[in-house]
Amino acid sequence: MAGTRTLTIIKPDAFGSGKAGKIVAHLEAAGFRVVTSRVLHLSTAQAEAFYEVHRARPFFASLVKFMTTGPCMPMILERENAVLELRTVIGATDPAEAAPGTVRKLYAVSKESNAIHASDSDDNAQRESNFFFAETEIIAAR
Ligand code: FUP
Repeated sequence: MAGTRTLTIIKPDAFGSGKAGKIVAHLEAAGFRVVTSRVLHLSTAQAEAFYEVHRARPFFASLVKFMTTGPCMPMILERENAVLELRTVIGATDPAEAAPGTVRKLYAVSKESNAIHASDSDDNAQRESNFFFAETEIIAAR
């Protein structure tokens, strides 16, 4: 991935309330290109596997339940310094603490229903991209 790609998910709160279009437009205006995208309704097992790293955390069960409440929209995004730039664009985990103009400040409901996920490292961007997309989709041509 060499730092130019990252994985995002428009979460069930934002997707279900019709904010996906606005969020994609926001990301494109911030310089990201959508490499590939899909819409799916995660099963409990899939949500648990995606958030495996948080299994021991007190919010794990509630987070998994929230992520299975409706369809979500994972996407691979491309731009220079993709992981760090997207983390800046989405803002802090809790919308109450997110900077003005960030996706979470604009569209998130709460710390749990926080509209969007973004990979936090190049390694996790790779792992999370492989979780949702086949190699044939990841090698999308311009
Ligand atoms: P982030 O990287 O900003 O998405 O945040 P984390 O990796 O720390 O947490 C992953 C997800 O767990 C968050 F998007 C929302 C959820 N979470 C909670 O529901 N409660 C918490 O106290 C912390 C995180």
